Amino acid sequence: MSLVQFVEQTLGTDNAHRYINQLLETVQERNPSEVEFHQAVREVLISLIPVLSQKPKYMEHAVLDRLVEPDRLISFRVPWTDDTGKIRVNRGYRVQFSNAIGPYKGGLRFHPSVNASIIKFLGFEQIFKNALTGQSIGGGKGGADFDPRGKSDLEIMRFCQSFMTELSKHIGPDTDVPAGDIGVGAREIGYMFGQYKKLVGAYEAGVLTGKGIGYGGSLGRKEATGYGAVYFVEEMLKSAGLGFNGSTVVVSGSGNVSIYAMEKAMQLGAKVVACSDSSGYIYHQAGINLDTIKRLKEVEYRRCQDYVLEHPDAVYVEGCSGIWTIACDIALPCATQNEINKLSAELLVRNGVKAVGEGANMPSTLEAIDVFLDNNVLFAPAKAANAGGVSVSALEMAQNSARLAWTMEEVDLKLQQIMHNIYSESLKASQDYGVPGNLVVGANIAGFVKVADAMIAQGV
Ligand code: NDP
Ligand code: 2IT
Repeated sequence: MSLVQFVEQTLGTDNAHRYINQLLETVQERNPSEVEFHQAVREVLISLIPVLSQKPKYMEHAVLDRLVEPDRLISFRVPWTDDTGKIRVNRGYRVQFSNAIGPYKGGLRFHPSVNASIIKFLGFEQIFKNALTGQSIGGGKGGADFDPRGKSDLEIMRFCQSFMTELSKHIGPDTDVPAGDIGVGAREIGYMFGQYKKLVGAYEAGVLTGKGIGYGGSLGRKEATGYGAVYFVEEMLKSAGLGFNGSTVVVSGSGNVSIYAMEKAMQLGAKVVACSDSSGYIYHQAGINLDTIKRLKEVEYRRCQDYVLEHPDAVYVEGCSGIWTIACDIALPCATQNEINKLSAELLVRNGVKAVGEGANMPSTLEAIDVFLDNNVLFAPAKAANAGGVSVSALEMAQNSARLAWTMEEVDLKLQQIMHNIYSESLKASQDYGVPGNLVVGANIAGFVKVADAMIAQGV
C-alpha cells in the first residue's frame, strides 16, 4: 500500500489526523523554504498516524511537537587558507536534534549543497534510525558547504582543523559524537581527531567514529553501511523467496556506501552492472570490476569516467540520473537525497525491478516511494536499510570505552544481528499497525516509539 493510500485509509476527522496536519503546517511555517526538512518530516509524521490514534498519550505529551524542533542548531564560520595563500570562508553546522536515548550521534557532510535544510533533514531522520539500531544513541548531524573536490591534501587538512576548532566546543564522547558522511571519510576524520586532541589536551577516543584502525577505529566500520544495507535487503528478499544470488544489481554512487554495498552484493552472488558519481555513470555488462573502482575512488580520488580507460568494454554516460534506465532486479541508491524521482521509479518498475534498498539518506522522493509500493516492489527505507553504519559507530564507541578491539568477524556478526533485528522490528510494527510489509511505516513507528517513551519517562 502506498503512502497516499495509507493516508486516505487512515484519513478522517480523528484527532491524530488533525494533529498531524496541523503540525505539518506549523513545521512549514516555522522553517520556511527548508524543503528537504519538510519532506523528511512529512514522511515520518504521516507514518505515525496509526500509533497516535491507538496511543493518544503521545499527543498529550506533545512528543512530536518537541521532536520537530531540534535541541539546538549551531552554525559557524570556517575560515581557512588555500594553497595560493588566499583566505576562504565556509559555513559549518551541527544540529543536535534529540538526546532522549543517548548522546547526539550522526555524521558530518562536506558538500557545496549543505545548508540548514539538508542538515536538519539528516538530523531528524537520524533520531529514528539510531533508535532502530537498539543502541543508546540520540540524533544529530553536521557538516559544511565546503567542496572537497579538487582540493589538495593540505587544503583538506587546514579546512578540517578550522572546522574542528569551532566544533570541538560542542562535542564530546558523552555529549555528541560525529562521524563521516558525504565528503568525509577516514582521512578527514583523522585530521579532525588530531585537532580535537590538541584542543582538549586529552585522548578522548570516543569523540569521533570512523577513525583509522591504528588509533581507535573499529574493524568493519568502513564496510558497515554498505554491508548492512545488503544484509537488510537479503532478509527482505528472502521473505519473498528471492535473494541476491544470480541477480542483476545497479548501485548508484561510488563512495563509501556504494563500494561496500557492491562488494557484499557480489559476495552473495550478484552481478553489479552499474555505478556512478555526480558527473555520470558506468555500465559494464560483464560486471563492474570493484578493484578498479576502489583504486580510482579510495586511493587516487579520480572520476568514474576514467574506469572505461581500463575497461574498454564498459560504457560511460554523462549525467547521473540515467543510471535508473538500466534494467535490473535490485536497485541500491547509495549516492544522495532525491536521486530517484517518480519518473526514474516508473522506469525501474517498467524494467522489472523486484527490490529497492536505500543505502543513501532519502534517495527516493515521496512520489517515487509510492510508485514502488503501489507496484509491490520490495522497498527497504533508508532509516532501516542504512543503519548499519551508525550501528558499527556505536560498536566503535563501545570498544573505545572498554579499551578493547574486536575482530572483523565479531563486528560483522554483531552487524548481521542488528540488521536482522531492525528488519524484524520494522516488519512487526508494520503488521501491528495494519500495513503488513510496508517497511517505511514500520521503521518509522518502531524507531519513534522508543524515543517517545524515553521522552515521556524523562518529563518536559
Ligand atoms: P561519499 O562521499 O563516500 O560518496 C558519495 C557518492 O555519491 C559519490 O560517488 C558522489 O559523487 C555521489 N554524490 C554525492 N552527491 C551527489 C549528487 N548531488 N548527485 C549525484 N551524486 C552525488 O559518501 P557516502 O558513501 O558516505 O554517502 C552516500 C550516501 O549514504 C549519503 O546519502 C549519506 O548520507 C548516506 N549514508 C552514509 C553513511 C556512512 O556511513 N558513510 C551511513 C548512512 C547513510 P562525487 O564524488 O562526484 O561527488
Ligand atoms: O547517515 C548516517 O547514518 C551516517 N552518516 C553515519 C553516522 C555515524 O555516526 O556513524
